[in-house]
Amino acid sequence: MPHSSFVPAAVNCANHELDFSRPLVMGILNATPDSFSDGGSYYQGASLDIALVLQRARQMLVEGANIIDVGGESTRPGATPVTQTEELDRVVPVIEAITKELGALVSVDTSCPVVMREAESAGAGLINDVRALRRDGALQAAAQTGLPVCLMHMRGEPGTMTRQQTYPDVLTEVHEFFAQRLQACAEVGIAPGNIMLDPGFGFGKSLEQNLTLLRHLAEFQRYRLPLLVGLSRKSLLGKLLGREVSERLPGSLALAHESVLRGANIVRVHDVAATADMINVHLALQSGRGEKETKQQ
Ligand code: 8Y4
Repeated sequence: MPHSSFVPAAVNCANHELDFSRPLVMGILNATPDSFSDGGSYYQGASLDIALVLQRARQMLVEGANIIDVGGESTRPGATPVTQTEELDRVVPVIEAITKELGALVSVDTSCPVVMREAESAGAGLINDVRALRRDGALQAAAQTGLPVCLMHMRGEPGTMTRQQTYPDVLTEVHEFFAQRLQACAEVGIAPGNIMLDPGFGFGKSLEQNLTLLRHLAEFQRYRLPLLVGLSRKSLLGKLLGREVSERLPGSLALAHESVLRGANIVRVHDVAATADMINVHLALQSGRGEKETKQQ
């Protein structure tokens, strides 16, 4: 059975269509001056270098990214909270450049209602909210844009979540959270066909809880909604392997592969080329593809 048989065939993101007949790659682009995880900062002193950003986005597209995820807020515990103006200044020019110059599908990684609206005007096709539209006015703003949304599980806020790892059962916790957020979306008229779900790996979860969620990822197919997962270079790999952020590619690929085997429809990653290779190998081994060629050898 193809991995994607449980979800809508496609979702419309502004003028792009996401085709879920195969796993898709979301490439991470941090428009923050303090990002440490993706190896590159696109800042020259205080200002963002759009040419550098475009170069990185173009590279990820050539490598096989289907979506570029643009974020202007650091969710790292202890990071200084960004103001709305700062966040707008960071992401709007980047979204405009990538959509207009490269014609690519951009998701905006934001929890802020004003940023959602401005990002949509700038050409974004998808809202990726790690707070699952829980900020004041976010549900209404997302509904008004008409864009698809990704609802991610996180208990509490990025600054406090590391202290809140006391769920009796992480699977029940995430399922109850999804049920509650889906209800909230229904109440403001966000169509189920415009929703994706994400268990929020690494957000206030222990190593064991992250592993439990991944082992049971296929159970989240019951919602019949596209599943997005973000595991790339995350600290569970630090705990599991004792590796620094820069040494986590093999572990990240294994986690992305395990996710795809359990039905992930979109993987959010730093290393697009390697992940695209992994997916192509996975697809070659799916449901009889390439059998004829093998027999002739
Ligand atoms: C090294 C590498 C250290 C990565 C920290 C990190 C997700 C997400 C993030 C996710 C969705 C991150 C915006 C955290 N994670 N959005 N965003 N799902 N939908 N940390 O898992 O990558 S940021």
